[in-house]
Amino acid sequence: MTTPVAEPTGSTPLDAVVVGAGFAGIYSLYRLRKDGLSVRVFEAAAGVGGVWYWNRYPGARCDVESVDYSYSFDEDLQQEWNWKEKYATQPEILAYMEHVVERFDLAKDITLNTRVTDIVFDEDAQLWAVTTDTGESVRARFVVLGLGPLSNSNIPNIPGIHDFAGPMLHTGQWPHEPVDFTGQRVGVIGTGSSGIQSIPEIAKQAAKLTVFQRTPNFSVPAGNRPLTDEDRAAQKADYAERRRLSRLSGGGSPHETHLKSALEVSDEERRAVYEEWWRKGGVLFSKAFPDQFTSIEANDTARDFWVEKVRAKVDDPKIAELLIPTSHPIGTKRICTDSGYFETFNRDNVELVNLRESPIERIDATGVVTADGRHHDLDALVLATGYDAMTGSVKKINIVGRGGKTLNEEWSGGARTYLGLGIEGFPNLFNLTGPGSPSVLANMVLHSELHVDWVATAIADLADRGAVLMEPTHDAVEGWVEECRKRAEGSLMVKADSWYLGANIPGRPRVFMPFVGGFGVYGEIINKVAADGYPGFAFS
Ligand code: N01
Repeated sequence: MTTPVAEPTGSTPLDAVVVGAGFAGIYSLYRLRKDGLSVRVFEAAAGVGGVWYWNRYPGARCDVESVDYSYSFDEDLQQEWNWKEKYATQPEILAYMEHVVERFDLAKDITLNTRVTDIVFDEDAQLWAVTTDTGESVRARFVVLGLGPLSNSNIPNIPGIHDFAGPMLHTGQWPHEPVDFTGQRVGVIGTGSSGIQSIPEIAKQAAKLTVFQRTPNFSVPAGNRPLTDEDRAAQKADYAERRRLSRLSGGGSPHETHLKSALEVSDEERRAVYEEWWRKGGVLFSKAFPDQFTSIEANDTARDFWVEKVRAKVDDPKIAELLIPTSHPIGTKRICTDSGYFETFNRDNVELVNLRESPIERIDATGVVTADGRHHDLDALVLATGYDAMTGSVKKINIVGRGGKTLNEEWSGGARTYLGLGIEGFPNLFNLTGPGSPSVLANMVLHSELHVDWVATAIADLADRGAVLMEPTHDAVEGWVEECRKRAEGSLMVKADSWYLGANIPGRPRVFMPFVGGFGVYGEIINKVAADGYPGFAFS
């Protein structure tokens, strides 16, 4: 389907339209404006923050340390902001993002409460026409998509779901007013990162909590704690080195794996390493040894250690077994980070329902019916059921490139990009932190900066060449898709039915979307392409 180019309301085209005011969009505005470009940001929400605006569920906090999950582009900013805890809560991250917007006077170019509906390339004018749901239409030379890989909530298609009479809350669309579950019977469907963070908090309030688990997940204690003045001073004094190491690292934070492989060390050394990485907390546990993602034997040693830890936390051995994943190697689905998740199942007011044994048949006004005939009576239902990840938000916009081809047509067999940034047939349109880049496998704040700096440099270089448009060639896209495929298949990451593969959304093509080669390696690749004059891009 094509859409006619919308009639612009303003006669002077903008240099750039940025879609989304999360970490990527906010920095895009800052950087492109600093480079002298005229920029408008459109944001569907009533405030800035992206996922950190929406994800207000109890227990929501980041699984990357606050000191690292923050912008590096301004030394004064990183020196003056004081993080309260090792892992920041959602309100603190949102307050930080609002502070950045205010500090750099960005709000005047951000239009809130406005969803972009159409982005259509006008081949004659060599401009993009961007239309919004408020009826506004602007033209721009460049479009930057900062939509976020985890922004399109997945509401499962369970029969009767909309008949539920009580409050039904998706973790990614949580209300702004406080939700009080005191005295209520609450059900949570889903045991991914959002479920695992919210379940311990909801259990503290609810009269009864029923957890509906389809697939158990690996989770490691965050080891969260308040930061002291001494912690903050030490972190700030070391910021330059932290950032340097982060940019070279696999995941965008300053942590290395143990130097030797899990299979070449003694049992004692292996155990000591796992204990140390367990103490470091959270996602880092899946990166204790360099071969954890390539060798199933190495991965199994991490799994065995993890299983022992979890069995020790759960009083009822039968419940413990239900909580132990058997369907995928550890770390091949996003490893979760928790604060007391497994211990929550020792509480009298918490019940675990194993959906593998008794799937949900339907939902009615008063609860959930499972295949064993039980009716689970509920006053409130929480959907921690995840996202149509990586491409879901991009695909919701009608994006039409050269020859009237839509992005949905271009990506019908799976997302195809060059370097995760450019799309064939969509000149001067850049997709940030999405498929074909490390994306969700890396620290999204530094990843956003890497992408935006690359785009800003490319825009400046385009002008220096005297060209107007840049777009990837067919061969370059083919090559990058193949490179990403080979790297993913050389790892264990393809062994899980994860949202990285689109496996959580029925009908989605099964293609591993993120670049698994590591954040540092990826940065070297894209910066070399820029330094070498952009091989793989055509200029006109
Ligand atoms: O979503 P998920 P999430 N019936 O897709 C279940 C980031 N994040 O929001 O595995 C029953 O991981 C589904 O079951 P299954 C992080 O990158 C980070 O938790 O498909 N169950 C699964 O258990 C994360 O990975 C942070 O069998 C159904 C759950 O719902 C990503 O966001 C915090 C179902 C969905 O898990 C997504 O996490 C939060 C159905 N019909 C999120 N449909 C931190 O920084 C789905 N499920 C810590």
